[in-house]
Amino acid sequence: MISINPTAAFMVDGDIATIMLDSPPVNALSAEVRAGLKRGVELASDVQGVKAVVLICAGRTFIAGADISEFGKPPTAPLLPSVLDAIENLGKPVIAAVHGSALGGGFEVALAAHYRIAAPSAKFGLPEIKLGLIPGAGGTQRLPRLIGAQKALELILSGDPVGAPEAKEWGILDELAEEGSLHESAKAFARKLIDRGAPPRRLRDVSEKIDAARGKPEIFETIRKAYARKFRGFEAWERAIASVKNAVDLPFDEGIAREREMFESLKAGNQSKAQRYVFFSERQAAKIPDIGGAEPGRSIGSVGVIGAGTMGGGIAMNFLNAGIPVTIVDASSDALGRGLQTIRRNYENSARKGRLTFADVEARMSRLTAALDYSAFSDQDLIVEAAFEDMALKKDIFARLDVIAKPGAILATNTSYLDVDQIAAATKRPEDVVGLHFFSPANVMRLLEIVRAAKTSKTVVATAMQLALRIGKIGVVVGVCHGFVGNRMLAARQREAMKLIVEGAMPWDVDRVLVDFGFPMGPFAMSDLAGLDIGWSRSTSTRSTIREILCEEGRRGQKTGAGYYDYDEARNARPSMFVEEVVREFSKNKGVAPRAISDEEILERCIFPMINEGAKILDEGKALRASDIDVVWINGYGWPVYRGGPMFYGASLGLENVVVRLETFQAVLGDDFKPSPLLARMARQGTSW
Ligand code: 3H9
Repeated sequence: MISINPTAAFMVDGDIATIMLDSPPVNALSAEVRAGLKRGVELASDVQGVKAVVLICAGRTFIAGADISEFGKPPTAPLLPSVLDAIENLGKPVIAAVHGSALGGGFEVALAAHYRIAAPSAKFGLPEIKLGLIPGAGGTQRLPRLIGAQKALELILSGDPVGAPEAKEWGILDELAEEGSLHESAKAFARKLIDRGAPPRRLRDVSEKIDAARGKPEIFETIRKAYARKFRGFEAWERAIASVKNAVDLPFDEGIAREREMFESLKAGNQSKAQRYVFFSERQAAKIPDIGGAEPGRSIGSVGVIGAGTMGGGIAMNFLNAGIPVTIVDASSDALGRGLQTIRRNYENSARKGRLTFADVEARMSRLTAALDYSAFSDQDLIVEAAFEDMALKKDIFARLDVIAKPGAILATNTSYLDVDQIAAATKRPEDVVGLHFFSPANVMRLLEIVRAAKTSKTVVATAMQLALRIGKIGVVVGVCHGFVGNRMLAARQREAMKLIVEGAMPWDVDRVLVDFGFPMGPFAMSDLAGLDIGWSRSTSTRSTIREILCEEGRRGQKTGAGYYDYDEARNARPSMFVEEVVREFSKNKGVAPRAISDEEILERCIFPMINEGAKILDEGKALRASDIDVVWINGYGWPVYRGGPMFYGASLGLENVVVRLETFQAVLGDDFKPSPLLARMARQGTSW
């Protein structure tokens, strides 16, 4: 065995050489790995008697792609395309042997090889689109030659990997190996190639599949239409389509050159920078400095949920999906019945869409037990309370749980705003109490705010983080404050949105600006969806806000066919003349003369106070890092990922510019805009979070 460098080794067994890459954790293609791979190919070419080459990786996976952490730095030779050229042009067959995942540049390495074999559990994908990129080392040129333009685009635009058995069906793989003996299987495959004198098979020379798409622009137009909604605001996807079209229309070398140009320009652009930042931020959020990865956590084998409403039901589904039995308790049997029915209906809808089998539906429902009494919680490892937002009620629930739950059970509240320290104080075991703040719809949204109260134990926080991972969520640890990270910042935006309509903008103006910015919906459409009457009651309503007036008029949102907007039967929203009158009248009564408000002002007034509130949250230590705040907003509130989150966005504008605008607004509109001490200090010093 020859050790080429710390990440690559070369060995020869008879007439078969092996290049083995070993660069934990995921064999990303750093400069050192690229150099090692290139040298391996040179050795394979030079060493006499070698007739075929196996390219394989050590550790938990094949190559997971380019080393994303290198993207912001000046490129170091050898660049990936030249390494792939060396592989493809080697005069001896190269077999990529894949286990784990071959992703991005890793898949492109496998495509530059002449043959591919994989463990049945392996996966293949081009996730570049999720980083605001297109494949940049031949993926858009070689893959269409292997599986056709349409299938290649499906993989490139979804960014999701395909499993080895399917990859074999599609023609990506030549052979499936025995699980656990990939290297042996790859060498046996190489032997067969040598024995039958099979030549290197270069994908650049293959054209049958792309010939079939030539002169059929409608293929690309159909795909473009199908993805336009999903990718509203994103830049990379249309280039991906253009690049695959180039594979069909242009000679290989020209197609590759254009792919490279597009990749480089996207890589240098703001969207990809933001998306790469989000990739690392999401992983960073899992790291809690005073806990570390070694904290064992408790085992959670059963969960109790209090409240069979929309939230409780959605929460329960997360655990059922992960194979964890759930007992759901509600005070009324009617509510329980409705809750169970809703869960079943949601699952059956998924089954009808082909996302689950009907057997899966039954398996999940069989894990669900309903009960009317808290005594059903005596043996649960975790109990999540999803009752009304009422402190007295929550305290009462936790005092009762304290009596019933077994020692070591974790008692969690799904409160969105309330003080978890106070709730914990209702028990004699505050160290076992934590906030688990799910986002609606709780079975869909990826975010889980893990509210660490003053006495929550490290083990409980570690368990909550591990549990988040197990149920497919991104857990972000936050501190106790009104609304935690997400809703606290949302309140700042909501406050400005309401002020803007009193001053002269209409709800649909504000919504349009935020949708253009990249949010899936604006604050008023969101209120209509959630219901304007959350926290409203007729008995205490005094027509003192626009919301109260609309509620009193029966306009309580989509569910009543009217809110800030009018809705037709298909729930399509239309600006409402009635609301326009209500707003104008309200302003008049307040003595405010409506003025024309520019889109720029709407945007800045909605977004900059959020950044300011984020700075306060950071300063108070309610979030561990600015990037955690961004992870909350991207995964819980639809902040456009290509803008990196509010804190990233503020930093990219320059904090000093944010402060200048806040101060300008402060001078006219008051202290809602006063820059927080941290923000003001950073702006002055020219630093950032
Ligand atoms: C590309 O290839 C462009 C090419 O077309 C053209 C080039 C010219 N780079 O996720 P995990 C780190 S674009 C650097 O927790 P898992 C990650 O940050 C790339 N670092 O593990 C983490 O570090 P830490 C296309 C990377 O088992 C650690 O590895 N490829 C990279 O849950 C473990 O990661 C992708 O987009 C990387 N490429 O999931 C694939 N990948 O421990 C991105 C991971 O310090 N990667 N790290 O926090 C993934 O999707 C997942 O990491 C993977 C493993 C599925 C591989």
